[in-house]
Amino acid sequence: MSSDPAPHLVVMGQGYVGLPMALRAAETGIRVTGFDTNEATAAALRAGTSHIGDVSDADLAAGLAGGYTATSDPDCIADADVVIVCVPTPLSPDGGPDLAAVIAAADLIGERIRPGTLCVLESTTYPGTTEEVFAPRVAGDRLAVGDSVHIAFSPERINPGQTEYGVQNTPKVVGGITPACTERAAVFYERFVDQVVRAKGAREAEMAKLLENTFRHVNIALVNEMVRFSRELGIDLWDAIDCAATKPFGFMAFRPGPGVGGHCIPVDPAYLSHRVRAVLGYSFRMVELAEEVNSAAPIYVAQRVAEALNERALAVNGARVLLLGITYKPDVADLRETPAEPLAAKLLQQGALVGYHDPLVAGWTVAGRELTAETDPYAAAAAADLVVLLQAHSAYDLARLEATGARILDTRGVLPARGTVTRL
Ligand code: SAJ
Repeated sequence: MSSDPAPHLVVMGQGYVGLPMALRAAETGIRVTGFDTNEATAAALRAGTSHIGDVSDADLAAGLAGGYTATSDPDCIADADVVIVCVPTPLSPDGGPDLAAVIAAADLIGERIRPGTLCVLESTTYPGTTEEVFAPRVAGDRLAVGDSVHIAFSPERINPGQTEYGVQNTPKVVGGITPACTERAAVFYERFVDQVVRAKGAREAEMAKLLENTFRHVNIALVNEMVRFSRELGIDLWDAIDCAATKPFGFMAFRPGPGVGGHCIPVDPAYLSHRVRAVLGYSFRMVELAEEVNSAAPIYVAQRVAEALNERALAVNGARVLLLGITYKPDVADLRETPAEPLAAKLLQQGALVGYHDPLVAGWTVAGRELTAETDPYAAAAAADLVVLLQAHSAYDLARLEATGARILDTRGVLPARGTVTRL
């Protein structure tokens, strides 16, 4: 742990990554300024109102009492000893990372940074970004990287909606442009993170993050493809996965679903495949195939809906189809890349009367149409021609749902496959 006097930390971007990071650092006595380009966000934070589900107003109040503040004035950077950048890197239309926010942050830093500052990029991006895009803008021609400025990459590992792992107890990978950059960044994080892992360099740290999420993406695609032919072969893949999961080593269970949502898993691997193709001119086939399989999953669900209705001589056209749980994962109020959207769009296109229930989503528009938000999922299930369970929010009483006697297509394998319930 460092014995230096507490530095002034500026965290750029006060979203689901930056805000928890800022508050954790403030807990250890570091003076922290949360910078956000959105003044309304900064003002709300100063007033003690959190816009992040995993951060309570009480957490924020403790931070405000302990040396945290928020601002939209970038001049706070001029007084910073350390700057951590946690801004979004969505996909651009060409499938590569949209680095506009990273570049904007780097430029704000470059215009204000003092010699001797440490700058760390945490936004997920392709290997090479820190060295080729971020560092030149931060250091300019005034500062020498590894000497008058230290620059590193450290992947964010925030997992929305789960409380077991937070900033303090999730191991932190750090890789610098130079060894001195790595060491300085590692020593800094050791002030408020229990375990810091020194990577060989920034590129290895960038790659570690993409490996973590590409691993998930590919393995989810594996079971999403297997579940289709297993059913045609008369094999219960759900049971086979449960059996395989008993292996105490060398296996990690992934389960089929309606598709892969969120801002990490379907997005991060695309950075890598885009970079390989852009620089090397060939494709990263595993990722492109996984993307193909996972993006087709919602359409496969639509096919299964048609089959289930057809078994009762019902057409999709005019059928009352209820979607249960439309966020991208259980108990997380986030619709980004949710597979529920392409599924609903397909069913609407086929003339289905699509309704939904989700305890976390009050209103939902798909293909320009405001869908009916049911208030009682059990009554709505009983009245539907078919229910599609997409996300098993903990608010759902699954036994009660089964007891409605509704015809249910369970895409998560959480209901017993019996009676009126069939699994993907
Ligand atoms: N999914 C499946 N089958 C699975 C697992 C997930 O269909 O077996 C689907 C989910 O329904 C969801 C999507 O994939 O739509 C992504 O699920 P996720 O569990 O990976 O959740 P995320 O997107 O919140 O991923 C985050 C990631 N955290 C960071 O990037 C910092 C990921 O690295 C974590 O491993 C993951 O949380 C986690 O462990 O929950």
